[in-house]
This record gives sequence, C-alpha cells and structure tokens, in this order.
Amino acid sequence: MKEKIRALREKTETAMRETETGRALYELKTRFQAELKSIMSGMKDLPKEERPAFGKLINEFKEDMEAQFEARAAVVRQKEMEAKYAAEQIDVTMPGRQYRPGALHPITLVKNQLIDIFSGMGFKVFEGPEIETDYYNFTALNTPKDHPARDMQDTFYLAENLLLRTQTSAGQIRVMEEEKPPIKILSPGRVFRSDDDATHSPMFHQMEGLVVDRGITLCDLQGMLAEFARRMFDASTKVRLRPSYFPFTEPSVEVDLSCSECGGKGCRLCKGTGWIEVLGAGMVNRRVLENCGVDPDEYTGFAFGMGIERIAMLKYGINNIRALFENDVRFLEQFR
Ligand code: 2NM
Repeated sequence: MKEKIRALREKTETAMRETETGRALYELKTRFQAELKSIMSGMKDLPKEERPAFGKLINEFKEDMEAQFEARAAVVRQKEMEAKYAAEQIDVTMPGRQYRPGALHPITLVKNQLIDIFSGMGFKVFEGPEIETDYYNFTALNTPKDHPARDMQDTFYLAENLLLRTQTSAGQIRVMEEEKPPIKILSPGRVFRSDDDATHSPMFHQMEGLVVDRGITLCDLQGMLAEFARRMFDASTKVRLRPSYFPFTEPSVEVDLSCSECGGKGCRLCKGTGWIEVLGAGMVNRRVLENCGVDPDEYTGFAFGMGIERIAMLKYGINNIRALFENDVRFLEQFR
C-alpha cells in the first residue's frame, strides 16, 4: 500500500512539474484522483487494525497533493497570462491607421444647393421614374411621333414604347395629370441621351421646375430666375432671356447669366460675350396643359430645366464633364 502511494506521488509530482497549461494540469489531476480512488478501494482488504493508520496516511497524501495541484495551478495561470500578453503586445509608438473621410460628390453638392434654393421659394421635390413610356417622355410634351424634336435628341429605347427618360419633365406630366393647380414642383434626377463628348455624357442629372396657377406670366419666371442666379452664383449676377424653341413651351427662352469669371466684361470662359448660357425655360405650351387635363384658359404656367453637371462645371471651373464620372479620388477629395 505504502509503496503504491509512493509510486503515485513520484509519478504525479514529476508529471506536474512538466505541465504548462491549465488544461494539462486538469487532466493530470483527473488521472491522479482515479488512481487514488483505486488505491483507497484496496483498503477493505487490509486487516481491521491497520485501517485507521492507512486512512490517516491516505488523507495526508491527498491533502498534500491537493495543495501541490493548487500551487502548480497558480504557476501555470501566471505562465499562460504572460504568454497571452506577449502575443497580444502592441507597439504604442506605431503611427495610427489613416482613415480618409468621404465627401459628397460635386453633383450631389450642387443638387442639394439647388433643392435648398428652390425649396426656399416654395417648390416641392417630386421624382418620377427613370424608365418612361413614349407617351410621358414625348407625346404628352407636345412632341408627337413624327416631330423633328425627336431627332434632336437621340433616345435610348428599351422597347417599342419604353425608353430611358430624356428629361425629368416626363414625370411632371404625371403630377399635372393627378393634381389640380396650384402646382409648384422641382424634379431632380438622372436623364439619358445618346450623346458623348467633353461637355455631354450619355447619363446626366437634370433639375426641372414647374409652376402652374392662375395668372402665371413670363415675368414670374424672370423674377424667380434672377433670385436663383443671385443665390447660386453671386448677388451681382444678371439674367438675360433670349428667344428659343422647345415643343413643350411657348414662348421658349434660353437663359443666360452674366459671366461670374469676368463679371460680364468678356473672358475665355464666356468666349468674350460676357454671358453664359445656363438653362432653358418658357411658358408651358397650352397643348401640354390640355394633354394633362388642365384648362389653359384658366391656368398658365412656366417651366425651366437645367443640367446639374453644367452648373457644377461653371461653379467649380471644371472643363471636362468626364471628371465628374471617373471617380478619381484626387478630384473628388477637393470637394471635402
Ligand atoms: C426645359 C426647358 C423648357 C419643362 C417643361 C415642362 C412641362 F412638364 F411643364 F412641360 N417641364 N419642364 C421645360 C421647359 C424644360 O428644359 C431645358
């Protein structure tokens, strides 16, 4: 019996000195307890008078080994923490990771500014669908199938009567069909035309405005544009209307603003004229009003449309429209 205890002690103590992890120590303790139990079960074979002395011996052995296990557990725990700290050590003198903050795209900046200016004048934003029917994009806008204006703009057709809208006014027709005047809406959004050069992109952003009510005149349009020009560019900006043609307005006008670069004296930006063409506008053609169920003898309206890219290019001095679509961060981060 004594020999068995001595052998178990020696074996366990040797193994314990080699344990490096809490798990190994736990497994060793489990094995030790099983073997101790088997020694204790041999007690019943001892003569009765030897049992108390053996019981005492076993108890002392058990207590001593438990103390050793506890002491080793503390050592192992310390070793494990040290290994963990060494593995997780960080160099606090290393430079931090660089996070480059994002920025709004110049088109978004200009769009937001336009919405801000026109909201201040009472316009409500309305966004129609990018895929339109032939009817809403052309026919309702007084541009029937054989009208030469349909050749003026090359259109992306998706099907016989389905196309990518060439102007956001397609959506404004839906508003005039459904709502009674007064109507005062602003329609920002993507439009699509088969066009591609330094100043044209097959996809660009438009901002169109529409006001319909009793007694609306071209003077209202001109006054509103003057306010817009002063707020978008600067307080000294002047507005000039030139006669033009759109099938959906009559009369139609091209709207020039005095050159913000030279103040109207003439420079490279305005090609020496002192004026820059910025948008198109006019009084809504009575046929368009009729198409939408609005009585043109009771109501009149004005409408205008501008390219957001064009405004952004003028405002920030960008001379190629592609810079707005290439997503080169060196360009974009200048708008931060
Ligand atoms: C422009 C120029 C002139 C326009 C017309 C309409 C509608 F829906 F009332 F007919 N909305 N926008 C319009 C008029 C757009 O863009 C150059």
